[in-house]
Amino acid sequence: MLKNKRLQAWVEEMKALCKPADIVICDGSAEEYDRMWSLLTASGAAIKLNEDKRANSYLVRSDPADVARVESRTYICSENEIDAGPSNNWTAPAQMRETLNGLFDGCMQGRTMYVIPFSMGPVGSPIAHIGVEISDSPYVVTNMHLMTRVGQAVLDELGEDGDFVPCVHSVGRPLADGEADVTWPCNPENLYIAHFPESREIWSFGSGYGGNALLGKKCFALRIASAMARDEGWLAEHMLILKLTNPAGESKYVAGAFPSACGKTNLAMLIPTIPGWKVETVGDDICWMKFGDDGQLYAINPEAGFFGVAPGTGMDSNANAMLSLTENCIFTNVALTDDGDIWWEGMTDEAPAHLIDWKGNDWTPASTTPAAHPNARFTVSAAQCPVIADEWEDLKGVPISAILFGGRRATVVPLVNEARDWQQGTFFGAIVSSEKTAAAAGKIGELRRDPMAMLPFCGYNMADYWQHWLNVGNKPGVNLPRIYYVNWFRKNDDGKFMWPGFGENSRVLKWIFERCNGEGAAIETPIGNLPTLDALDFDGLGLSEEDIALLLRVETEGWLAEIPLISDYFDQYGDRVPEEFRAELEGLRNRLEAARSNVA
Ligand code: O2Y
Ligand code: MN
Repeated sequence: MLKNKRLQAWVEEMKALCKPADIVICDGSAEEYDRMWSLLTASGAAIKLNEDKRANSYLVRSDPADVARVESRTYICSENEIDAGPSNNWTAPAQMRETLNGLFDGCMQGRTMYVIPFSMGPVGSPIAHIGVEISDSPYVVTNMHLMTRVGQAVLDELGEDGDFVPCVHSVGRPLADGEADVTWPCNPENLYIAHFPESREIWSFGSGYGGNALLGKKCFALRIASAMARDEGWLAEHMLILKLTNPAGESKYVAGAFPSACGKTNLAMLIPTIPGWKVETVGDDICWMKFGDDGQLYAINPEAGFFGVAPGTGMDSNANAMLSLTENCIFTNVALTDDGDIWWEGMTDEAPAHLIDWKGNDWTPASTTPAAHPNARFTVSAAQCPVIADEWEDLKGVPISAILFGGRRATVVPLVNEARDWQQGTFFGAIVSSEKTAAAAGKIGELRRDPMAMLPFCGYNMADYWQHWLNVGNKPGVNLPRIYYVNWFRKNDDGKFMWPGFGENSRVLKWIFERCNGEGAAIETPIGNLPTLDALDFDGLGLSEEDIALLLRVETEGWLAEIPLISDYFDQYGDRVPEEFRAELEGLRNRLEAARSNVA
């Protein structure tokens, strides 16, 4: 069945190392999917939900020690430490291989080794790439079915000598003869999510959860793919892709990078509040862009599904996500209702009177702990989204007209700011920051830089990644997207959000659409091109003139105070920081100082 020579050899090598009881080559079929759920429900790992409430859907509860991506155990193992850069954990490849060989030796004893051939992107797209995940988790198999394209078509595409990224995963809990399994096997004391960007390999041990275990997602589609993209002249980004259509029926495609917890899935599926405008979804998390023969950047969503955060998702915040979740879903670490359905905080205004919480305990609204884990997830095929764009699986991808970079800033950063050109836009992406909330370690309000929302996902030195972005912009004959820095999270002096966000973000998208058509009024300012006060449609929002002025204002002193912080931040990356960025920073300072003296 495996015709690919390298794949055959690798599977034999992994079999000898992991010593599984059995091997299954996954075909991606519905029968295979059902077989995995039979295993998972029989073992008590999964609960089938009430068929009348949520057809063909399952609830899984993880071990409470295995609930999220673990950045502190995520490694970039390049030969030279400097090539991983200061923002990544680094271990020398030889040393990491020694550790992993010890851990993986016999790690699948008593378990089945699943070989999962998958395509990131529609099979056969020139923008897509193939991976093969070896895993001892049937839960991973089910999620890979929804999140990627799995099966024979991928093996056919691979042929005898096609290339693939080998991804090996084990929950790290071998079973001795006759030993009973636990419902969520894992090994958090020996957790490793290791990437080898030079040999393009991923090894993950000890976790069965999300980004640690579904290796097509963050590990391949961002960390390894970013290194591939650097070497091959394309972009692998932590971005949503949306299709925006105006009342005249003209469409444009927009990609957007936002750090976690900034509403990427909501933006990708938003329902515009301005009449006649339409938003459709191409992707909610990852975007691969390659140049077409016409010099345009064409994007695909390399994923086939959504692995979304459940808490906070409701008909008010994201109706299209909720409508995607009516059947054929996997829910992880959400609460179970008494009638066999699911619930999480934010799904409805009022919580049910009784639930079983994500740990399997009785829960009532009087309970002091959340019913669903804050990082509880839904997994669903993107095809089930009511606003999925018809062309979301087009092999050639969709042409990108605009790129958004956004963070969570209560002050200083205006609602929207257009970059003069690609270089300034790249600089905007590099300085994106969010104020820390109570949920993150560190002082509240302290700025955390998350360049291009790629801080945990760039598979090499961040400064080299910035240089790669600049190089992309310097290619001859290209027709680049415009770049915008947006901030939905501006607060007033009373600490209240000034911008309503959600569907109202369509007003900002409309201006961006117009700018891409050479329309839409803007003024050049020291920080970039800002909309004139009447360029954005604020009708019906109840904003005062002062509010609008504040949302679109250049805060000269605030920006000037940030210049040394940005400079210090760049210093962390030493002489690898592109000189263009130092020039952008200097230019920004000079323009702001000139503006200050003009006012004085
Ligand atoms: O916690 C996890 O393992 C998932 S993290 C994740 C999942 C979907 C989309 N984005 C993210 C993220 O951390 O950016
Ligand atoms: Mn993400």
